[in-house]
Order: sequence, then C-alpha cells, then structure tokens
Amino acid sequence: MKVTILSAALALGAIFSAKAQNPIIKHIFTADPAPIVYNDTLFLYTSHDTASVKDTNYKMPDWHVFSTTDMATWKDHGALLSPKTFSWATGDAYAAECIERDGKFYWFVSTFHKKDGRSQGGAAIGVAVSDRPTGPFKDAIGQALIINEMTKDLPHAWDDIDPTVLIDDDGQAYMYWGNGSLKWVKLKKNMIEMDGPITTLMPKNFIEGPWVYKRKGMYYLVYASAGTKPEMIEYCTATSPTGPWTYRGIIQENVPNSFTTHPGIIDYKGKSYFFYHNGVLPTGGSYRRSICVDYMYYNEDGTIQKIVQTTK
Ligand code: FUB
Repeated sequence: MKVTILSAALALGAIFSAKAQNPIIKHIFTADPAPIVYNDTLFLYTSHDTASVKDTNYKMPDWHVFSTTDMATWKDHGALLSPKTFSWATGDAYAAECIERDGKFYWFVSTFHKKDGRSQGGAAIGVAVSDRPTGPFKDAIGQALIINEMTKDLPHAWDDIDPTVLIDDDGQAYMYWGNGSLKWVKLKKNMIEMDGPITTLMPKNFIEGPWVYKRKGMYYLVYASAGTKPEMIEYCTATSPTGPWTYRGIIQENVPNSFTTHPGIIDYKGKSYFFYHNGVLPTGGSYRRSICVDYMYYNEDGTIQKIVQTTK
C-alpha cells in the first residue's frame, strides 16, 4: 500500500512527514500491530524494537500509538506506555492490544513480572486504562491480570504473552492469548477481572500472536503459526467465541527477513486491512522489525483470501 508517514516528535512539538510505502513506519522499528477504529480514526498500537544490529534478542522498551484518518498519512503519538508504568513489571514490552469499552480504553499488554511474593518472574499480562485512545494511560489493576503459571519451575516461561480481546454483541468480553498453546478466559464488564476459568486449546499449527474478531456473524481466530519456520499466519473460524474452531488454512506465507510475524485485522471506511510486520527496512531483521499493511479480501462464505504482500 502506498502511504505517507506523518510523525510527531511530541517532546519538541515538531511534526514532519515523508512519502512512504510498506513498511508504513520507517523512522523507528515497530512490531505487533494492533489496530482499532474509534470516532472515524484508525489507531494503531505497536511494539517498538530498539535492538542494535548486533543484538541477538529483543530490546523492546515501550509501546507506541499511531493514527490515521485516510490510511495514507500516519501520525506518531509517541511512546505512550512502557513496562515502567506497571510497578510489578520488568523487561520487554511485547505484543499488546487496546480496546474501547464505554468510553474507556483498555490496553492489554504482554510484559514480564518481577520476582516478588506473587511471581518468580516470567511472562505476564497487564492492563492499562485511559479516557482517551492516546492516553495518558495508567495501570488499571495495580497488579498483573495473568501471571505465568510455570514460573516456579521455569524462570522465563513464555506461554502467557500476546493478549487479544473481543467484546461480543451481548457485551461479554473474552481475552485470548498464548505461546505454544492458546488460552482464553471471560472478562468481567470492568475489563480488569477474569470471570471464570482459563481454557487451553491447541489450534492447528498455533504458535503465538492470536487476533480474534467477529465479522458478519463469524468469529475469526488468526495467529502466527509454525509453518516451515519462520512464522506464517493461519486461521480458524467458529460460530461462537468459545469455539469449536474450524481450521481454515494459511492467510500469509513467511515474511521477509523476520522470524516472527503478527496479525492485526480491521475493516475501515469500507475496506479490509491486514497489518503485520517484517524485517525489510535497511539494517532490519528479526529484532528490528517494521509494520506493513495490505488489503485483505473475504470470499462470499467468509473465508479469507491469501494476503498479497506488497512494497507499494
Ligand atoms: O514482539 C515480541 C514477540 O514477537 C511478540 O509478543 C510475538 O507475537 C512476536 O511477534
């Protein structure tokens, strides 16, 4: 997709813009796109890669928000949240997703837990809340919503990452997340408490990065999958947010120059968009990723056509 980036250096109050094609964000490395639409504006919540070219692991200090009203001009609202916002958190800012309910914005984030009375460390999911999509955000609970259950034995277990939240038409909210297996739980109306037991599933080829949404009465579970390594994107559908999920196939083959990729899907102004990340910016790679967007198309029966990755 051909786009223009409009980046706001908020600290200086300065704004600059530049013509750009995929990747849509070029002035920093970004990953794990999570789009929402609010009041006719598309907001894109992202991770932020700051590893050097020599690093062999992530350095992800914070989460950014971008916005657009035309899919052509992108405004960078800056790093609006970091693990430092959560007194219980430490380490990297992994994938996150923000969702609006009753005028409040709940930003579900994956990060890591300090070793303390509650945890031996490891992946954890927290929630930040704001009255506006661009913050200011504060810790909504004062503690993690989900703590890795394996942390007593494995000090750096990975399975409690990558939250995605669906609010169904009847008002019931569901959170899905996971690495290696998919977990889901109902959330209370306040969005910060679980409302029932956690269920664990194993969708075909599931690795991580679930994105769950409802469209025209069908529920979609889209996720990063093992494929032949690096990751691809595959999906399932269901007639209920609790499944059973029917495997539907591959949406997107491997992306260039990044081991991971991560889906973010939205309809906006009559078109359907598929956000993802790859590693194609100069000096980019698996720990220096970049967000892209391409059109996506549904068949009459609701199945999804394969994404054509573009550089335009
Ligand atoms: O960005 C860090 C991790 O890489 C995310 O949490 C995963 O989904 C993968 O994209």
